[in-house]
Amino acid sequence: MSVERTAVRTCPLCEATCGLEITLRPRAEGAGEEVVRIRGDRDDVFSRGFICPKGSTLGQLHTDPDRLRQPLIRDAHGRLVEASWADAWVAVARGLAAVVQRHGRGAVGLYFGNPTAHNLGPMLYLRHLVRAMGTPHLYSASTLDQRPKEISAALMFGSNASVPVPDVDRTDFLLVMGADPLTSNGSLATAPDWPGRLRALRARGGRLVVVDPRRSRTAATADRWIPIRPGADAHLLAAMANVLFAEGLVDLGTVAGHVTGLDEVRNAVADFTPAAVEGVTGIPSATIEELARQLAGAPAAAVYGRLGTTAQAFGTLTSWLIDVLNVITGNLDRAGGAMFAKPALGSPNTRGEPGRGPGVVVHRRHTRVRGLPESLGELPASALAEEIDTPGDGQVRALLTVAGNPVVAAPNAQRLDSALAGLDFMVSVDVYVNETTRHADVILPVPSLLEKEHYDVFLYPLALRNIANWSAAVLPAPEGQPQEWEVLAKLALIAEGRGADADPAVLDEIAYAALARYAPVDVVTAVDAGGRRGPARLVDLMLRTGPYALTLDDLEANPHGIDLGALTPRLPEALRTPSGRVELAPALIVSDMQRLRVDLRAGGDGRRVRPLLLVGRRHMRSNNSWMHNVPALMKGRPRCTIQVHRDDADRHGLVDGDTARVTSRVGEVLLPVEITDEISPGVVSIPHGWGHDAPGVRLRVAGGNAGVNSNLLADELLVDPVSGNAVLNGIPVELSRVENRLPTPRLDGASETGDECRAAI
Ligand SMILES: Nc1nc2c(c(=O)[nH]1)N[C@H]1C(S)=C(S)[C@@H](COP(=O)(O)OP(=O)(O)OC[C@H]3O[C@@H](n4cnc5c(=O)[nH]c(N)nc54)[C@H](O)[C@@H]3O)O[C@H]1N2
Ligand SMILES: Nc1nc2c(c(=O)[nH]1)N[C@H]1C(S)=C(S)[C@@H](COP(=O)(O)OP(=O)(O)OC[C@H]3O[C@@H](n4cnc5c(=O)[nH]c(N)nc54)[C@H](O)[C@@H]3O)O[C@H]1N2
Ligand code: SF4
Ligand SMILES: [Mo]
Repeated sequence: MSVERTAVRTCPLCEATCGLEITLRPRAEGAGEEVVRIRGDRDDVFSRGFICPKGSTLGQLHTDPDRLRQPLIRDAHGRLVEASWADAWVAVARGLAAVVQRHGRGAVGLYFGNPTAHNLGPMLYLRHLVRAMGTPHLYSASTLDQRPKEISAALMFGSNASVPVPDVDRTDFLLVMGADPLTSNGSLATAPDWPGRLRALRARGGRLVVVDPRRSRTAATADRWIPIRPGADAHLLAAMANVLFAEGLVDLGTVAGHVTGLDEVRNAVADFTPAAVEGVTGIPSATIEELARQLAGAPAAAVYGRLGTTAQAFGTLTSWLIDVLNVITGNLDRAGGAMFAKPALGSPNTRGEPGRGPGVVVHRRHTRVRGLPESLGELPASALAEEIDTPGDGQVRALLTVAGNPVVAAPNAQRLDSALAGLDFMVSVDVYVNETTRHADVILPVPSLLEKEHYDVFLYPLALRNIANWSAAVLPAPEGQPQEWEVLAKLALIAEGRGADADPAVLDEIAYAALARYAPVDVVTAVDAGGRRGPARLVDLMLRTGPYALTLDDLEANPHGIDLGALTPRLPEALRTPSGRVELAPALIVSDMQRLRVDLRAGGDGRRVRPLLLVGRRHMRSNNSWMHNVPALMKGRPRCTIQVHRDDADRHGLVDGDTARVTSRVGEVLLPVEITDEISPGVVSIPHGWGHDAPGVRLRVAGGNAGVNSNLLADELLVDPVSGNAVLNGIPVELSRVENRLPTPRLDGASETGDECRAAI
């Protein structure tokens, strides 16, 4: 008789939400079970067995000896040593109280990283932690990523969750800008198996066009790759809109009666003729005209943009213009166009009065040092370092990071690293001692991914189909290890002054009561009868009050997920703008067109000497900064290279495999050169997420393949002014060949030689 069993779980590593089938067996020695294998769940209603190389490593993440299983506290000698949970909580309570007593709550900063959007505890309980901390200093990875798109969606459609997604499965023409879903598995457009979906698009006669300075994996499989000068997407899109107005091709289709601001858009793009933007985009005007006509002429088409269009100088304008084009070609809210998901829970656009709402106000306050704007309750992560290292009222003196590695993720890594070293107190909720958490005074670990329940509260509102899927924990958390939500709940209670002994259940009751207040009595009675606690109870309540009135029992009875169908038109019902219309020309965004005009004048005629522009790239076997400790993912050729076009390499006297010195306003790095025709001349690319050789980091596998931190080059002063989002693509850099074994600065100020750097990669 087989003692193996299988469990299913949604993969929480990226936005694709693949179903995993996990086979377990009892351990040969000791108690408990071990993972035998992980493969794609063929019965998953969304992923149908699709999986990428990362998905099968949940078992290795679980058994990684470097993964923290016990809190760490900094001892009298400055070392991070294992401690009991009780001692860790006391240390947190004391450390926070000391800072708050001396400097007030406003001296505490919070930084939340990407996995907070992929793990249920943070998704549901972080808001309570924020409230309890009562500090204006809230930062997250969102302002290193998608904030421009959230702002444009919020102002156009009334909620930051109302991001239209390309209906890839039914479209005839997909224009992908600054996204590489064949590598990233998709982002702000949740769907497993992008390779299969894009293959199907082309098999049914549809066309795929990719605009990207790099011939990315997605571009390589497309019908057409259109290289673009980094940061010039808004110019291109404005010119396409210009063509549509000029040629009488504007047709709003089914949403015509629900849109306001068309004239303002026409005026805004008037200067941006295809001929005018040729120089700045590097794209021939005939191509721009053709692209505009193809978009308007396709039976159904969608424009989709991702990181290359958000984490760049004109992020908000670009994000907005993408949806302007979707609207004026009649593709918003129609099958095969750009549509709104209708998730089973969690979206502001399924709550309250249908068709109108309070909308969203941004720029309600500004950062202390540089005056960068607030949005969605947060301040730009690019301002974090200066808010810590600039003395004065409101200076950040203590920091709490949750699932974040800002030293690797945020611009000017060197400055942020030094700033963290100077904090009075720092706590990290994390699973590793990495470049960021090495500065913490207390590190609070959370259970492994196999030990947590899961529901994609944040991703299903962005999904290409309406899906609901609940995952039970595959394994129990070890004795004494609190769940992630309990760690956050306890932190919230400590912040409220309830002390190190506070019971997380108290906060859970507060969280539940906050939701139950708005729910019908019979629903609350039914949820209460279930006897659940923690995230499961909150999810049950949210499901029951959601648009499909599902229950957690329903989902538990369907472990492979419930398919709620293809996306359906939702306008005007999905709108939450005060006007009850699609705001095609939000004043805040349109006013930024002046900056685009200035850029057009400066760059349109082709500046004589243009700097090389640095862009990023991703790799299938990386996940931002934190999966390089998984041996299976570290196989293959070195990945942390600088990609250089042959012409630029020749100009700089570089050959393949040389060490290049790359310098920007803020720093310099040395790394190996990879010469390739897959990148436009004038553009170089370095992946982010590397540089694992800082002292104190406890990542044995990653440390042996350290690479360099590309954000040593990213400039914290470069932001998209509307969103405050970091500019991580299109950074001016200089390139030179390293002749000698010259030292290069590292995070700690120690040095290493170029050759060693190469050897390490
Ligand atoms: N130059 C450049 N910089 C970039 C980007 C780029 O393209 N180029 N991309 C940007 C983008 S899109 C993003 S989203 C950010 C990411 O920015 P961050 O989120 O700050 O960085 P990550 O590398 O995702 O680090 C995640 C952290 O969470 C921890 N962790 C993993 N799982 C869990 C868990 O279940 N619970 C907890 N509590 N912790 C966990 C990891 O150990 C790690 O410390 O980086 C941005 N930075
Ligand atoms: N394997 C893997 N998957 C991931 C991640 C990962 O690290 N590894 N990270 C996850 C996260 S946090 C995110 S946010 C998503 C990101 O998902 P994507 O945005 O799909 O991922 P990227 O590979 O960063 O693609 C951005 C593309 O923009 C291009 N680009 C750079 N500058 C410009 C520009 O100015 N204009 C245009 N048009 N293009 C430009 C780059 O060359 C690159 O091909 O991926 C997620 N999935
Ligand atoms: S694409 Fe890979 S990492 Fe993303 S959800 Fe699927 S298996 Fe997980
Ligand atoms: Mo991201």
